[in-house]
Amino acid sequence: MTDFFAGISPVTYAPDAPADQLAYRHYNADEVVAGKRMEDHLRFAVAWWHSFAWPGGDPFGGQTFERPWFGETMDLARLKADVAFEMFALLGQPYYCWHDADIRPEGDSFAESKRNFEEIIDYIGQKMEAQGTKLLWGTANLFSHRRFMSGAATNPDPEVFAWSAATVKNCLDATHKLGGENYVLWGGREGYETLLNTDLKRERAQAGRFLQMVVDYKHKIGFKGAILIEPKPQEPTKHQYDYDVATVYGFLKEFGLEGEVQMNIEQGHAILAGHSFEHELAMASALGIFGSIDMNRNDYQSGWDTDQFPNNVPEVALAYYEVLKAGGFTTGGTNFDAKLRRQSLDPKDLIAAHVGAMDICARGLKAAAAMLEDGGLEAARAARYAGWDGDTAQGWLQNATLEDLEAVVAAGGINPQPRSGQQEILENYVNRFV
Ligand code: XLS
Ligand code: NI
Ligand code: NI
Repeated sequence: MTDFFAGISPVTYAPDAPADQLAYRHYNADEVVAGKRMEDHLRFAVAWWHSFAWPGGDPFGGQTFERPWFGETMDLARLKADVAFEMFALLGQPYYCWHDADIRPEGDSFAESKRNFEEIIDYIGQKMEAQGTKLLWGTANLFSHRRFMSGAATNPDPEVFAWSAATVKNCLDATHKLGGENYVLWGGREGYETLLNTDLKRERAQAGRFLQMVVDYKHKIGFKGAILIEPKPQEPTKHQYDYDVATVYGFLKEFGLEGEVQMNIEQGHAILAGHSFEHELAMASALGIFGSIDMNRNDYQSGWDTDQFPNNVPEVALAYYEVLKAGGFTTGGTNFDAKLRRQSLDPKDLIAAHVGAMDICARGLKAAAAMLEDGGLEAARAARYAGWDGDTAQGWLQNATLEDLEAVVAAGGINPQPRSGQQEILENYVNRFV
């Protein structure tokens, strides 16, 4: 037992706890909402990187956090894991996620990094078993080290492609070994800064081939989890190939992978792409590629990927509404890919951030479930499209040609009348639930 969280007790559901006490006031793991326990709906995960590896830097200043485990040795990596699992025990969330680089020190060679990684995976595996915390997803960090500065799979240097493939192989093996439920690929450097030095066509083809290799290997080792792509439009690279859900779908189609790969959708990335979170969720669901979510928001003014913990119930409610409509999570879950603000130095801040986020999500889920049960939005939607239910309209949609429809209209058979979209009425409706 470390003393990092000394004085902090396990967080429990206690809606009437005094204001200064850390408690879940809305998240009640066992409470049944829309036919399932809240824990099974939400499937919360803590992100290792932001909570335990991120030093608190911003573009103008470096480390603000002083953590006793900072440093690149195996002893410190084990200390970091000890503290991480102590936090999981305090929070009681069922899942967590890692990048290879978050959990093991970088070695001087590939072989040394691999040894470090395998050793720490075994260490973590024992803790998972003892404590019952599960791995929502593993992923490879193919963007921080300088070797990846010009991309991983999309690098102009084939040796970086090979290095990246080798790294993903080991990360997939480790995810499989730990019983991970998904494997995520976020292409942080899979894009470009300037077209002046970039062969865009070639880079996309490399990315497609890489993803085919990942899918082949998944099947070869019998990994039953989902392979997830996490779209993001820019940052760190100016133009990313996996801009948003629709763009990634086109990419998957081109490389024959639309039945193999699903989406991990991050709220902040949706905002960066000029979409709402619920747009991206609804799009993925419509395309049959919805997988999992990163529930961290961006600042609407700064325009950066600020990775803040969620704190807006109406937004979160609309997101879970889409998740519920999509049938809920299967292998996916709610990952807090979120970091503290750099002035939030205390261990208690880390706990409070997650507690607050879980409560916000619980409120969002309950509101979403209540809206779905009430059925008001679906009824309004059904009424709005009701004209399409008739045989004539279905015939137009399925068999008609432009000439057919010209004949119908020219004969004076129809006379379309605009009808209200009722946006304000629907917004008022939603407001009753959130
Ligand atoms: C960065 C991404 C990253 C992925 C995992 O913006 O959100 O944290 O979730 O590589
Ligand atoms: Ni992100
Ligand atoms: Ni993310």
